[in-house]
Amino acid sequence: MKEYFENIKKVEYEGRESKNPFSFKFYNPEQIILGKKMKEHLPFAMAWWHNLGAAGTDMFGRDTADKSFGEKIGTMEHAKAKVDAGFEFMQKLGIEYFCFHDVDLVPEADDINETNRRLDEISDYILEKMKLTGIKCLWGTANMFSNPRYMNGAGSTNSADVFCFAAAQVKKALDITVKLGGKGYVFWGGREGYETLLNTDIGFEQNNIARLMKMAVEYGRKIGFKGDFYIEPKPKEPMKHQYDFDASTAIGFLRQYGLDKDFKMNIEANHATLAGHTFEHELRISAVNGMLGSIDANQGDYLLGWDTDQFPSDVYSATMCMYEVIKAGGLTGGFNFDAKNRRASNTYEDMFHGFILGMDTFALGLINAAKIIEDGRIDEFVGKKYSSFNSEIGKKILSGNTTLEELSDHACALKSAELPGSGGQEYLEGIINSLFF
Ligand code: XLS
Ligand code: NI
Ligand code: NI
Repeated sequence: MKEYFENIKKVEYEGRESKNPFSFKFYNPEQIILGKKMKEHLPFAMAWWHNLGAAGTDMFGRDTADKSFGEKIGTMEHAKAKVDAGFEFMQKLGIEYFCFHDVDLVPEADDINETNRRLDEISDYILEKMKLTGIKCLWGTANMFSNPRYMNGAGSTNSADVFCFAAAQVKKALDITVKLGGKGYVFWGGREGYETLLNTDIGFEQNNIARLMKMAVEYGRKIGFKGDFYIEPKPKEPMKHQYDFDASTAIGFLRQYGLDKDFKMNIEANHATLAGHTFEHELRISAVNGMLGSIDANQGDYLLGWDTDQFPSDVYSATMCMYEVIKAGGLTGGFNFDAKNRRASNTYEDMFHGFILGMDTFALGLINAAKIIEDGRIDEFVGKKYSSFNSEIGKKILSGNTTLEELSDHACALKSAELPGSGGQEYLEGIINSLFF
């Protein structure tokens, strides 16, 4: 069997003092944190599209990296070489999951019947590799944004024929996801949105997106898909207004159409910040609604207004993420590195460095989040902050066993209210720093 990353051996944990660039400094899969192995807290996944596909093309220039893996791009030989290289890569890093779009796996043909045939062929090939290595599929999805037919949207398109192509892609992507034992199925609404209201019927489009999702659930359950469907919210890019703006919006949409039992959120850090939220905000909103499913682990650049999909390096943010995940009792999904190397990081070695950075960052996040939880001062503060609701009148409010009149009488008897107590933000932020450093 050909080795693609010949000069790189299996990446092991060596500790923070190690100067070996191909070692983990903090990610120690077997280390126990809060009673569980690190690797169980952190089911990492490789995004097929970025790692095996993206080669650096941007709006101003073409590829800088070679992702041909020795074959001609656009052929099935290349598709298979990507499988081989991808599995070698995951094995060398100890990554146990992957995520894919249909057209990441095979080159798309002009005739959808041929694309589907190619998908059957490649998924047989992938399945063999999965059996050999124990590597699993985290989630699958259909790319309903690259092909020109989706220029006016997929579920939200104005063309009934294009809507059928979206349905056909979802059907096939679900078939492949089930065949590969995927835990989840993602809808990221890349072109589900609009540029101007002058040519758009929002109500019509949203009804149709929901119709497509409903049929996906019906079909998925029929063919034995037991996992979660996910919406991956994003506020913009490529569209100016995307319907799944953020977690709150997507959750409202799911409830409106009765899809909330089958769907959860796949939260991407860079999408959260594009929506003007923190990563942890989106996670908390999902969690309090019982819909925290999976994570696209990456980070954006606060100075740039688009989805830069960088490998996560911000330990503070990763800590706040892991704090939310632990508090929510873990993910049903995993941590998919929906991230790509910077255009100038164009070597095979850089591919490994991206994942090593991301995995170490989340390991640090996990270690720090565990410290915050074990320390207990944050929880204690929050508990105390709301403690007035343990009073007689507070309990009545919580039980719903009161009226506006009774509460008004309470207020009038007090004449004026005391201030509700300090928010203590600086004190709390100081605690976090003292635990980190
Ligand atoms: C794009 C999205 C996309 C989804 C899968 O911004 O992050 O990559 O994760 O379609
Ligand atoms: Ni994503
Ligand atoms: Ni994204």
